[in-house]
Amino acid sequence: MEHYKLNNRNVSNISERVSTPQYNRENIKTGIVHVGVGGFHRAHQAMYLDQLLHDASNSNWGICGVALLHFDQKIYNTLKDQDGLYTLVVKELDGTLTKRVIGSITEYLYAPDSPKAVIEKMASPDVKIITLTITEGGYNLNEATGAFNLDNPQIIHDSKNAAAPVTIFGYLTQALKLRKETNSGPITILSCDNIEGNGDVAKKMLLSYVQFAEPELLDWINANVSFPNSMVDRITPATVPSDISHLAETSGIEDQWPVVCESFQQWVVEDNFIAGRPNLESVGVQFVTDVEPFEKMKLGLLNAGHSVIGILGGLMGYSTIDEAISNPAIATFLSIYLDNEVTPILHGLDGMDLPKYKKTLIERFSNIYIKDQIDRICSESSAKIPKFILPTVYEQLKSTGTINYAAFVIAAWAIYSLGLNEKNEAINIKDAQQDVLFEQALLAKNNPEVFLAQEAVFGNLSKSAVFCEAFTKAYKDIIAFGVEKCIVEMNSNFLIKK
Ligand code: CS2
Repeated sequence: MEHYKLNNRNVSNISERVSTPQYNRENIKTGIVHVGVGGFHRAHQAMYLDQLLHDASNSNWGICGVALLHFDQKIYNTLKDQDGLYTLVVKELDGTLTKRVIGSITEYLYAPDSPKAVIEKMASPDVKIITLTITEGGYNLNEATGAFNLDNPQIIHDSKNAAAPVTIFGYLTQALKLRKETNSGPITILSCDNIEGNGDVAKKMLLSYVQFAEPELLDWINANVSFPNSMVDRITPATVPSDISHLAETSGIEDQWPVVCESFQQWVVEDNFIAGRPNLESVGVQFVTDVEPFEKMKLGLLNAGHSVIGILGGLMGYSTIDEAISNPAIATFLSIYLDNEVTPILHGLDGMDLPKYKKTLIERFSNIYIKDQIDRICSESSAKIPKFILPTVYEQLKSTGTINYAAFVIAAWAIYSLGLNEKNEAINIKDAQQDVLFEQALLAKNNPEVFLAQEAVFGNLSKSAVFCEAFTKAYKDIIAFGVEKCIVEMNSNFLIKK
């Protein structure tokens, strides 16, 4: 089989083997600027837009992908080499692979080399929406106070270097300022990150920065920018070398960075687009007036579920989510946690079959072909836990509901943060707060509660005697007996009482 490098020139040869964009990419105008062109964006939003662009009436909705950080240079180079094309490999539950070349990213910019081009693109009158996947930790929020963190040196940098910012807040502010000056019209900023009220958070954080750096712009933003909330979902593990070689061997496509993902996909968006939007409902996106119930459900069940399996499984020495959940003690622990601690806080989901959602979720986690890395799931836990697990804990504490399973997971995380699993192997921790976590984890060896004193992660949770007690007990039990024994016992106690 002849091999083809993935690019515009070869795409017609490739189309004999896998599906490729059946629209003329040269005619596509950029209507969306997306910041954060990671695997998730390419498996989710860019895929929906690719489907949409097959209808010629939507040709104004191409995507310009912005690589914001130095770290993103590789994806920029890849997109540039491949004319924005990449292969999406969907792994079905039975292991079948469905491959499709995606063409919706028609422009790409690398911000560190061309800040001006990024600002101008965001300010272009053709651009009606700026979408973001900048991660849970990307919003510069101080968990302890709920306020924008003005002490961040990068934020100070941006306030003094308007023309060459480094943070999303610097870029958005300069782009909005230029839109105002050039009369380019209103615009929507759509967060696609896993944060409850992600649009509200994006708005609050941006306005705090603007208030600090360019206060005279506030009125214009309030009148001309909308920030819809949204819930996004598709499990997208990190691409591994065998995904790349397998694509080359089976389809003859030389793609430097294909994306692999599950078949499930969901996108629920608040219909609040001040400058118009594409007809995304035609490709399965749900538009609603209130996203919050969906967002709480997804974060509380899926994302928190991931963290539960990842932290317990990682400490026990598993390396993928499917392996960990194949341990019945973990699977039972997860189900009890979801039913008993998360489900009671979910409301307003009329018409949603929650038992079915949870059943599907377990099937998704158990998919042996996805091989979602526990390293990926546990990365940046210090930003994820406050968004995925703690909101549930706070609500449960308020209504005197149970929090024992959550406290157990947080205790396991304190031990995990020491960097060794129960097989005495090193854990590959990737977390912006890694050093602080390690220091606190060391101190916690003598007095477990010290771990909870990290206000930037836990807010004032350490003031809850109920939580501290459950956490300390779990910590000591894990040290004494190991995770598996503890959870087997917890599960059986729970089931007997029931
Ligand atoms: C994961 C998410 O990062 C994580 O911890 O839970 O990336 C998850 O796979 C996606 O949100 C699925 O939609």
